[in-house]
Amino acid sequence: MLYPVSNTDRTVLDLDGTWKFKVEDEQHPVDVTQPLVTTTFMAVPASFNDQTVDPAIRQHDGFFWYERDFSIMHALQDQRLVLRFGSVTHEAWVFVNGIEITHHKGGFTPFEVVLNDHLIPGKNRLTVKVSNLLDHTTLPVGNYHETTDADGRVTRHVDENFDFFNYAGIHRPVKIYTTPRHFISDITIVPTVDFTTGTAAVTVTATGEGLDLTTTICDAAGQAVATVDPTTHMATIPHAHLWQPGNAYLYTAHVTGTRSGEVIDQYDEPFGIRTVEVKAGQFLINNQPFYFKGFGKHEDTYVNGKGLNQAYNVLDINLMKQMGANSFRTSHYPYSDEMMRLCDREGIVVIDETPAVGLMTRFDFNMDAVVQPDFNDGTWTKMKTEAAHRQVIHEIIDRDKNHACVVMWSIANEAANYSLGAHEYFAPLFQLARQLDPQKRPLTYVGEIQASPAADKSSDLVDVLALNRYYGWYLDTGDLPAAETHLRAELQAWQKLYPDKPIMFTEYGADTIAGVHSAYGEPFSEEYQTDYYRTYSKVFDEMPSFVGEQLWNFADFQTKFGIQRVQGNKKGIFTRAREPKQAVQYLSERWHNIPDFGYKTKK
Ligand code: GCB
Repeated sequence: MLYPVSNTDRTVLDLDGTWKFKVEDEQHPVDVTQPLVTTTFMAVPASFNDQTVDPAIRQHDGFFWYERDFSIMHALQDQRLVLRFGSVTHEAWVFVNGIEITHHKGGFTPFEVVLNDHLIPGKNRLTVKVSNLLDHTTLPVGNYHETTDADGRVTRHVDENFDFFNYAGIHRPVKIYTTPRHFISDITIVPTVDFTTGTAAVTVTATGEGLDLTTTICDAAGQAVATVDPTTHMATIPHAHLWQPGNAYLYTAHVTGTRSGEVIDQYDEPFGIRTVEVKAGQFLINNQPFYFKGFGKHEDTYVNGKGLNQAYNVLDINLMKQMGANSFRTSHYPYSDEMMRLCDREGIVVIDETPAVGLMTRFDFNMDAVVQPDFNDGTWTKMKTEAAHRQVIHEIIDRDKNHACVVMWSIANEAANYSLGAHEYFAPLFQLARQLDPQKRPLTYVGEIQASPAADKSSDLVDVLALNRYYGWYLDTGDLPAAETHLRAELQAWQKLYPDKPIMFTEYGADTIAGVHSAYGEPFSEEYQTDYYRTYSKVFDEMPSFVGEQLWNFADFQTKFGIQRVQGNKKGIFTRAREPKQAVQYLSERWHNIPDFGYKTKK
């Protein structure tokens, strides 16, 4: 899927701003044929939740309406006009002038619809009905129930089966972009490199309706450096300038669509030349063993909630670079197009995760139960998420396939991989992702602590073992020596089980209240967080096939209410306002001393 751009053949109209907003009263349904009657407004893009001071709106589970008017200038009316939503969380029904024109389910991926046949002269009315409901068929997974009172009034309730607040709304930009009637519809780029000669072979496959397509590759200065052969779709670039972590270099595939020799459409797709491979216990980027240093994150900021916040995105990447970090995971859902494009430009390495979080029916730390070979908690019969999972794997790969920053796909976070049925559920999804990704990136899922080497039933599917562990926090609370022993034992067991699979941590952390200090290193203090990270670092450094550390979490973030959460999850090494806690200093020193490449060489 191409990102909307302006050039001499296309333009982009921006529909962001302040829209009319209304919470649906299901007893008095909205008449979509009439303008929305409301006195409430909401900024778009943003979550609606923290823009209101009315708790009933903030906490409402159900349906919401957004509306605004727009007009298309005469000069554009003969163009193909496409309405595109960067994301609407979690389900959207889109109406123009009271008529439904598209529907999309899945809160973290874009969708679009051609508008031309739905427009009337002059002012048009764009209405979006949004649902924030989640259940056992959706990703993320929610526990849904509803009650009906004596008057027939239905109250819906979603209990998040995951640890972040269920922010909702029109989260990412709304645009109308134009293309000519004959247009370039997609571009797929696959770079390969001959590291002995430094020559890159780049396959660029462009598709377009009714057009003759040609592609030129331009370097970062805009100079043409190669032409794509129309038969093989291949371009050869001698002395290719590689995209490297921390040192991004972007080429552009300049695609031109002509009819009878006349240029009709053009599109510039930026891309990096880099390779990714898992081999003999190493994660190779550009044929060099890479070491991940960084974070699990969230899209989560004050007021905007999960809505796009470009200033925070820029700041977050600057903070990462200042610390010597090189990577993050888009925990627990695909992030905005804008963030992915920024990471391409900044040389930040990304593990791109689907919104498959909450695929478990129980949560405890009964490690003895789960190691039974026939352990079955019923997750894989109770959850009906397969269709949503397949859909989002299609969508995330379709959207992000060309991004140099994306080096691995994470198919799920903390599913019940220890329960019978896990392998049967995941095997076809891994197969699908392997088949769809033109760059054949490595795949993983992120495993929870109960999915130990003895209990995990599907780890054979992953290329990299990505582990979330909380020894010293949820287990061995406050006891770092015990945590160290358990951590070491588990990592040794994984290495023994899979001598050739790289292992990395995708979560480890301790809730820390900024400003709380303790001479005894008590849990929740800044000292404990630092000591916790020191303990983990020591064990990581002993393990030959350990290829990276992504801690939990970059910053404090909002969650649902719960007795373990005081205004959210406090495992950030930055506060929600991005003020550093003490651990930042320790981790910065450590990460500046760890090179991006060659830190671990397999013995
Ligand atoms: C996890 C989850 C993450 C939570 C974290 C925690 O394992 O993947 O979503 O926020 O633990 O802090 O408990």
